[in-house]
Amino acid sequence: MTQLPKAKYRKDYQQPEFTISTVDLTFELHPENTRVTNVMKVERQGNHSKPLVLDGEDITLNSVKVNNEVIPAEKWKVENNQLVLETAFDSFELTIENTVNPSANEALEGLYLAEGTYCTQCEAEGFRRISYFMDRPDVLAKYRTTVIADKEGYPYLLSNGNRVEYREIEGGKHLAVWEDPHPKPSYLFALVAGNFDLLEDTFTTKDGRNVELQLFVDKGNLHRAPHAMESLKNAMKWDEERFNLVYDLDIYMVVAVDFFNMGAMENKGLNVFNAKYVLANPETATDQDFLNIESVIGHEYFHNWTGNRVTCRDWFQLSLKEGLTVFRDQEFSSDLGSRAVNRINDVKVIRSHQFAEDASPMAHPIRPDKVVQMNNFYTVTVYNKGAEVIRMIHTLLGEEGFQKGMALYFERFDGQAVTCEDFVAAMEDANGADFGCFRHWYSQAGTPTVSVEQDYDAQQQKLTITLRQETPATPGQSEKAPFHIPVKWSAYSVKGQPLELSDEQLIHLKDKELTLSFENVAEQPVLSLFENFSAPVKVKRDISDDELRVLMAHSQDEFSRWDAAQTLFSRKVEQAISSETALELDEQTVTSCRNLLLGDSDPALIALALTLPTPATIAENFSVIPVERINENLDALKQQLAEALKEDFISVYNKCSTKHPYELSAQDIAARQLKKTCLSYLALTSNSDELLEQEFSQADNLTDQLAALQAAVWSNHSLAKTLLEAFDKQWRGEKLVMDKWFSTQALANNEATVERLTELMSHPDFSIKNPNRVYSLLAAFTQNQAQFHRADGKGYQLVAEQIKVLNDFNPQVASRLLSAFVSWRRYDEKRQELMKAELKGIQSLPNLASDLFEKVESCLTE
Ligand code: B3K
Ligand code: ZN
Repeated sequence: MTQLPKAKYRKDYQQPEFTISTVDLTFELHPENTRVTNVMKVERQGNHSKPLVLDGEDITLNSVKVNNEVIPAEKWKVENNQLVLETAFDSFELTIENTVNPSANEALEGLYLAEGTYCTQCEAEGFRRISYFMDRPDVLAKYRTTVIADKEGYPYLLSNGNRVEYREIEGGKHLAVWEDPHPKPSYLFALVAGNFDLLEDTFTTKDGRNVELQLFVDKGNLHRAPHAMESLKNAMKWDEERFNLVYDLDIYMVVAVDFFNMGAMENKGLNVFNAKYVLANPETATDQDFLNIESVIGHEYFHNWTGNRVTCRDWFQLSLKEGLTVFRDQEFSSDLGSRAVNRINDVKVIRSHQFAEDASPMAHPIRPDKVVQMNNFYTVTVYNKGAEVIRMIHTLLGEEGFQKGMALYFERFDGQAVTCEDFVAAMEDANGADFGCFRHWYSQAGTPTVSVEQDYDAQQQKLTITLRQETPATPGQSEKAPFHIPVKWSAYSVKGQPLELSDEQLIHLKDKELTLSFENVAEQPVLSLFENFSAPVKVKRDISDDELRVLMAHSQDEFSRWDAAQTLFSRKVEQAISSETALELDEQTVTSCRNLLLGDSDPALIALALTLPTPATIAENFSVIPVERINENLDALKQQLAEALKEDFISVYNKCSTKHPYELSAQDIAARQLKKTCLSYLALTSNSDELLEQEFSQADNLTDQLAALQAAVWSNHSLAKTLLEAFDKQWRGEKLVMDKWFSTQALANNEATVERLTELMSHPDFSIKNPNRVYSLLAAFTQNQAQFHRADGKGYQLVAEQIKVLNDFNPQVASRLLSAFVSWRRYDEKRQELMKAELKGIQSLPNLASDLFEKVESCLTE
């Protein structure tokens, strides 16, 4: 009998009975039979009568020794992935010897061998797949690691910390010993062995220490490594300047690998990266790739303080390090690039993904209370909403107060494993602040809706604003207490002049309802509310189209200008749906869009404002998602805008076509982005063949080339097929470039997409075993609202079938795909039936992984 996976609860946390202070590991690497010897210094912390319990999964235990004496097998037992050892000692040396099979490890968790590289992934609970250990983040030990392997196949042997010994040994092997002076939890352990090209550099810290920087990439990829190296140096400098945080080892290594379940991993001194977030040159990476690399390199580097030096007490506290580190990487990108563009892109993630998660059966607070499979909680809620919560703290305290809080946090907790509450308390204490009901952001799931009523009495010259908050029930939480919601605001005249109604730029909504009155208000003002998205909420208000256009043109907050345009677009679509009439674009909106397009705002912001909201964002405003109606009306809106503004799009397109060779400057990136937006509209108008063809074939960079391809494919242009074939011919074999070719087709809105996807799964560059391919083809497809939710259920079938295949060897990737099904109750009855049938099919799998079990169970619970 296999046991059903069991949930763990945050409230059940208990301090460990033992601690492990040092770990001395030896790896004799072998593809199928790697021997791991693990010598630990163990000390009792708690009750004398308790046995030592170590976690271990999918490993073969060969021997157990205490103080160098073999313990006979009848003195210990292995049960439910735990080794239980009764011992009378309070302090002893424990030696575990076990073997693992890295080649058979296709889950890419623990130690695995893929395409000639040995590599580890231990967060959250992967270390137990390497050796028996107290695999929990509050056991901090000093590690010493010896790696032994064939010299020829694996010239580089890497682990955390500093290399303290190296030598060749008999049988063509060599050996390296690494020592990490900083105590760390097992999830930060890393080992890599392989053959790479190496890019080296140095960084001098502000206290004058030299840090060696090493970037390891697949052979032949050195020319694609410099951008990641530059980004790393920028990140190190930025963290010193803005957060006063200095790197703490003499060496920082980053290894890029092709097989990786997620983006990257912040292992102490030895980051492992998905190659997608390292490798870039203009021909094979887009501007967005360059920016993503900067942000992920930054993110992992920033973890060295927020995550590694101060880590999580238990995994329920994940947002302690992730929310905070996402906030830090967002600030890094904003300080280096355009703050407004970054903010808008971050908000788009919240609105198209996090709101949906928060309304689904998998909704959880940023600090979850209940977890079956921890890997299921590396979510947009924990990460991105977590970052929004940190951002609100920053808004409440200001930069100076926030930095005071950070300083106190490190003063109190450096070298420890702590909780979200510890963080909040440090922020409070450093500022004499009271975060009483602000804490609900940590404990309650669900997206609050704030309704706004605005009442103006012209005679009395009096303005009254009433704000009301309401948060829907989520699993396990039927009643919600009010959140502390910071509302950043300003006011304008109908002509767009700023009005001074109050000195307070922030309204604090702390109760269910708040009414504010303002005297001597000479005219009915246009209110700009939730500027810069000051809280992760939905807003319900009666604002007229005219008022939206005032904000779109005049708000001093760039985010609000963008937001007003988006609201206007969503509203057109929603009105057409609710009135069951054909969408018709009015003259004023066309004029506002033209003014925006031809105006002198940052071209990147113009591009963002004229990019229509995603179907997922619009879906958030419906209780039953009208799939066809949303997509038809969005298409109609785009088509009408394209025709109405055709000449303007052509002139802006020409203006943006830089005549000089590719440069990765902010200015050129913005110009390319606006050009791309224009092209996506122009592809919908007649006689666009030449333009698309030219843009595609004459591009000297992937950004422009892909823009032309996507414009053609996503508009179902007659050139689509030709350009797709040309792209395949040019790039076949370049896996990261081909990923974009896969996604482009997965996102095409036409009835051939599902069948095409089936064909593409046999393309020589596709492999179900490589997560990047699965994400680029199948996960991308789940974002294609119209086709994934095809009325005949073929889209569901296709994805469910692959989830079942992945269940057997990579449940983490399978579970990511399954997320596409969790909102199944939000669709019409027929679609609900179809999705439910797929969920049931998955539920009945004989070896259902805990990752899938948890999601399927929460979906199907009445
Ligand atoms: N901490 C890792 C994520 C680990 C995911 C484990 N399933 C990367 C990051 O957030 O920086
Ligand atoms: Zn992170």
